[in-house]
Amino acid sequence: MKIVSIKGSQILDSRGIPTVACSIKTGTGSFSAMVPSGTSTGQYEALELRDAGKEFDGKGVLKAVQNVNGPIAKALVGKLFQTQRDVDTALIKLDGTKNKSRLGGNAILAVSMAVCRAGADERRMNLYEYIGQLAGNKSFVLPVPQLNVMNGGYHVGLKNDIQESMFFPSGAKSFSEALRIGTEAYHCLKKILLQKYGVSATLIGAEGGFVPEAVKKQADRMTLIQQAAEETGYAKKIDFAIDAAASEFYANGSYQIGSQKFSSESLVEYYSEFISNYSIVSLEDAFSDDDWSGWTALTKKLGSQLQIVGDDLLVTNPERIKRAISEKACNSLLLKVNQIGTVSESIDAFLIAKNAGWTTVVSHRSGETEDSFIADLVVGLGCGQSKFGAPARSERTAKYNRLLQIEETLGSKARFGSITAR
Ligand code: 2PG
Ligand code: MG
Repeated sequence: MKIVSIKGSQILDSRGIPTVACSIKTGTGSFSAMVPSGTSTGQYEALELRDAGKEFDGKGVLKAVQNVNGPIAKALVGKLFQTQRDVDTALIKLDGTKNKSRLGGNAILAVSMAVCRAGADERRMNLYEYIGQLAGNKSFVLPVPQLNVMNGGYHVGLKNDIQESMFFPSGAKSFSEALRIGTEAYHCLKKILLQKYGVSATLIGAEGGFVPEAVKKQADRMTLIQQAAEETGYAKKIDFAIDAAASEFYANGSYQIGSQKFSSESLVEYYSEFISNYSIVSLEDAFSDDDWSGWTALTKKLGSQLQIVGDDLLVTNPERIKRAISEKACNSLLLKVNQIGTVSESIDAFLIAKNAGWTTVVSHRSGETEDSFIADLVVGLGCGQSKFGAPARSERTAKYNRLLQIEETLGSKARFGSITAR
């Protein structure tokens, strides 16, 4: 592939915060990408370069854009690259730091994703087929979606709170059925909240889930989402998932949820109670990203019953994933492309997790765009699970709608995911 031009731009994400977009031209056409951004970010993620200037409260990304238009364009334009890996390696070398802090993970990822689209086009492949080829996978699998229907924690500006309560429609037979079931239950939840607490309870947070002010306890959230699953008649088809995002309520060796304080040991008991009362099949970031012994104790106690997902713990970083495998700290990878910063390294992270017998959940960020790259990514990897937020708001539905389209394209060849590792 020969890149003829590269152009970076500053655009807005779904939170109204600047992010990086990139458009490249090759011999076959123009290809673009937009980069997502987190709110409850892990401390070990690739660095997101922000201007720290006056504009946008310091959150502008013009320096990152300048890095796309300057050093990155200079290094890539006019050169011949055979593979995605060649481009990504060139980007990593050009940056030269461990956490992509010179050029910015946001600058690098924008180019990496746009190049991936160009690579697919050059081979006349669908993006998911090409990603499958890059990952050595021929079996395209539509994911079981984790749908975040009640938002808490930093996603709504609350401290000491569990972040995400999700439907996991694993009893569906196809992706489109899972999405329909989850969406019907989402609307039912809205009705329940409206009746019980009034209009303000139906306002939504960063990922499209509801934020009823009166409902502060996680047990009450679980009861409500279970009620919605039951009232829609899908109690047998919908399980549940939680992302605690515990790094956000951890300080000085202890955890605080609401006014309750927990040690690592008593926090395991807190989670165990939910797991025995509700059909929770997946638990993400139950502990802080430095509490390795807490993670290992949790996985020892509950890892045979449910999926223990590492997000801030792993930050899609092959080194941290390897450590977690050797310490048996979890059994599932949350994969976010902007945590590591290139498509190739994201695929590496997935393959390490897969070879360890783990599951992988491909995930959005709380700050998203209309780019649907991760929908193709989850199908191409064939890992069978996604976490793309509520079935509402265009930055989330862009991904769901792309998945519906892929399901239609694959027709009878479309396989549907599950919670077991592939
Ligand atoms: C998470 C994500 C996405 P953020 O914690 O899993 O839901 O949130 O993008 O804010 O890190
Ligand atoms: Mg998380």
